Amino acid sequence: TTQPTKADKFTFGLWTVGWQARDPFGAATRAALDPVEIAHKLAELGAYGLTFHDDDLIPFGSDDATRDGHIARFRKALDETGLVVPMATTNLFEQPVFKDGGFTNNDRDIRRYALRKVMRNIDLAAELGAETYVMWGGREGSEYDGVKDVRAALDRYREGVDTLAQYVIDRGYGIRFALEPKPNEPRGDILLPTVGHALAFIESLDHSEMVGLNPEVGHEQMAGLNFVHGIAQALWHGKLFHIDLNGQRGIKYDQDLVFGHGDLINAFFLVDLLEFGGVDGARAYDGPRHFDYKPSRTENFDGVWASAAANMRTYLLLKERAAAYRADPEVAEALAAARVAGTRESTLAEGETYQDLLNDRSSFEDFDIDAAGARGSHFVRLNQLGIEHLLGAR
Ligand code: 3MF
Ligand code: MG
Ligand code: MG
Ligand code: MG
Repeated sequence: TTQPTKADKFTFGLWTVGWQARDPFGAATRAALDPVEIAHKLAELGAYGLTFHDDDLIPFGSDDATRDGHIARFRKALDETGLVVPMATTNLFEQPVFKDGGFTNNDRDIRRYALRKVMRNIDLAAELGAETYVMWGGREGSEYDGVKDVRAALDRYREGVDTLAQYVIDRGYGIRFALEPKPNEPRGDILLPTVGHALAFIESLDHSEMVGLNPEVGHEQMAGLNFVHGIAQALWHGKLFHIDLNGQRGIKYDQDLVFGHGDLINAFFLVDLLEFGGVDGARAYDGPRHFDYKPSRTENFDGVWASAAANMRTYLLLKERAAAYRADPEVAEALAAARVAGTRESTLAEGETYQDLLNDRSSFEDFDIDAAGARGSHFVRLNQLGIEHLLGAR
């Protein structure tokens, strides 16, 4: 079925449907949406939860009483709709004070202010039951190579994440952090630009077990990378804590299209991996299916809600198609012919040493290189079967 239910765990950021469609060349084309209305609309459409930046829910600069009022209204909407808040995050990119970043700003007073802003919103995230706290460092970077001491900035990035991890531990919050890589935009170059950079950075942290990733489809594709491979590696490291689903068409600005409206083939194999790529075909990822997209600037509110529904429907359609692909005997046969399971066998036999490998003449001296080089891989047939399932032709 392609009618979303809460069991599908579809979540949306308040900033997604709430985007007023301001871009660098144009004014807003839509009015602001009330988070309470967003909650009711998305719940009707079958969503499971909402996520937010502090400033999406509580306008920047609000006094404490106003802040409390916004939180109370939002809580009431959550109660009325049954929506949950599995993730929250901080806006450290919009206000002028963050123009050179938060955690890695050249100015120490701004770095201290940024940490305080995050701590305050972590308290709220914990109160609302969030399990994941995302960190997208959109302004952590530079336009010019001489203006940022990148190694010192990474020290400060690490100091920031370590400090906040200690805060979460000391408060007893059940929260883990998820870093969101992005190569560029709004900065010319952003620190931790890809999944791979972020994975390496995480290993340097005091509490690396508490820190994983929130990869976004379009962000990896903006770097020309294969999102399915990036997600597979994140899973391999046990670091897929959260995910931002959307669509992107090639290496250009961050499009934030509806999921599947970019590289559809990659989206098909992504859903296949998430839903059926675990042990014995189980789910490989159990967290929220979070859409971080923007309803295109051309759309009015009808288009906003149609696009929100489109994300969920496309995901469920791809899940149906992937299930059919997996169940097709001809696909099973093509997978065998392509020897896809071959990499699951270890290269050395159990207990075999490199000395045994050196002694094995069949592995080198007597190896028939020409015959091995002449073998066909049968990959194209398998891929065509995937595409035929994707197209609904089988
Ligand atoms: C920007 C993004 C961000 C992050 C968000 C954290 C505004 O390209 O993707 O959205 O996803 O800040 O979740
Ligand atoms: Mg993005
Ligand atoms: Mg994006
Ligand atoms: Mg994102």
